Parts: sequence; C-alpha cells; structure tokens
Amino acid sequence: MIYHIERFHSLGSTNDYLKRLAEAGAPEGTVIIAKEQTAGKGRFGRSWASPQGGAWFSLLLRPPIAVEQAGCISILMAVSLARAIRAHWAVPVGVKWPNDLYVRAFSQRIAKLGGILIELSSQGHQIEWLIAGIGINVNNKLPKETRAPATSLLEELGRPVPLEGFFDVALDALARDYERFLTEGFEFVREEWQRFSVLPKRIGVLTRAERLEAEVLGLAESGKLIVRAGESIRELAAEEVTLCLP
Ligand code: BT5
Repeated sequence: MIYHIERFHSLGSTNDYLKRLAEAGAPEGTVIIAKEQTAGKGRFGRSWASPQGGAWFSLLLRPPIAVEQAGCISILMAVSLARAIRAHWAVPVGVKWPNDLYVRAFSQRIAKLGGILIELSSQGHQIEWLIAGIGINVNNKLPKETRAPATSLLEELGRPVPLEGFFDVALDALARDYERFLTEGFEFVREEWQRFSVLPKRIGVLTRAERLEAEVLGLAESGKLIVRAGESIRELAAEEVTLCLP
C-alpha cells in the first residue's frame, strides 16, 4: 500500500475530514494526521479526548471484502498495533474486542491506551470505502473521567516517545498486516488475537436494549465475538455492543 499522508495542526475529527475525501474518490492509503482534534469521536457518539502529544489519525482503505467481513479490519488493526508497540517499546499491550488497546501491567492493573473507530460506506455487499480512525495516547495529557482508566506510552515508559517515530512504526505495521490479510485471510489475525486478548472468560455485554452476562467462546471468521449467554450461543457485532470488564 502506498501512503498519501496529509498533516494538520488542528481538525475537528480526522475521520470526518477523511470521509469527505473518500466520497470525492481519494485513493486507498490516504492518511490524515492531526496534532489535536477539537471534536474527536469514539463509538456510539462518545467523545475522544485528543489534545496535542497523541497519535490521532485516520486511514482510508478500499478493501475488496464483503461488508459482513468489515469487523475483521478493526481487529486486524488492533492486533497489528499491539504487536508493533510491544516489539518497539516493550509495553505489554493487549487488545479488547473489538477496537481497544489496553495495557496490562504485572499488578493486573488494566488501562486503555487507545481505540479504533471504523466508519464505512457500502453498495450492496461491497465496501466502497472504510475509514479506520485510530487514537493512541502517546505523550498527551490523559482525560480525567473515562469509562475505563486511561494510560499513555509516556506514562508506561516514564519518558516521551517521538511522535514521528511512532507514526513510522504504526503505519508500517498496519500496511504489512493489511496486505497479509488480503492475501492470506483472517486466520493469522485470529491466532494473534488469542494471544493478545485481555478479555476474561466472563464479560458483561451492553446492547442498546439490554445488559447481559456472557461467557467468551472465541472469534468468528467474520470478526464477530462468539459468546454463550444463558442457553444460547450468540455472535456479537462490533457496531452493536460494548463490553464491560468485571
Ligand atoms: C474508541 O471509542 O475507543 C475509538 C476512539 C477513536 C479515536 C480516533 S482519533 C482519530 C480518529 N478521529 C476521530 O474522531 N476518532 C478517531 P470508544 O470505545 O467509544 O471509547 C470512547 C470512550 O473512551 C469515551 O467515552 C471515554 O470514556 C474514553 N476516552 C475518551 N478519550 C480517551 C483517551 N484519550 N484515552 C482513553 N480513553 C478515552
């Protein structure tokens, strides 16, 4: 994949900016980076704190896969970033299905390092464009009141990480793993996900309508999470649920 990178001092949301470019026909590999976002977005209309010092960026893909497989992409990206950060900075990063990066230290303290927001447009079953919005706390100040405790690479390492170096490592890993996914399929991601997942056996699942307790059984080919809730086996889609750790 060839990257076309545009950098901004400040944007509302890199996803919103890139969406307009995607609609106008921008090529796969277009990347928008902002030093700060004034209206950073999480999932379900939640907000994402994005002051200077963090890695806030969006990547445009046009994957030749069915829209039903789109869930694979956020898992692929989370796994790819977790592996790259572990390899370069030796921070014990894990993934929380579907879109979160967590650090789990020896103390079993667990904190959110970053998240991924996927937005897409499709025609029939085919994806027209898919935007992966990625937010990683690198050297930025952390927000105070968050759903899960937040952490940054600065906090974990006790020293700042040069942002340029971070983008090189992250973009390189994402391109490599995306291309591998297109040629090999999802299996290698699924295997790594097993190694990196921070989900405990029992989780709370929050849908729009209810909250239920479930047992995690594994990851489907489509990227959905397979759980047992009571007597029934269900496949959870990223766009439908939020998971709660105990
Ligand atoms: C996510 O949402 O984790 C996806 C975040 C994606 C952000 C990127 S930045 C570049 C691109 N442009 C955008 O506008 N967005 C993407 P979610 O799982 O819904 O988590 C959101 C929740 O995390 C919030 O409700 C807060 O509780 C918490 N939170 C907000 N800012 C945070 C931060 N910087 N670090 C850790 N937690 C945060």
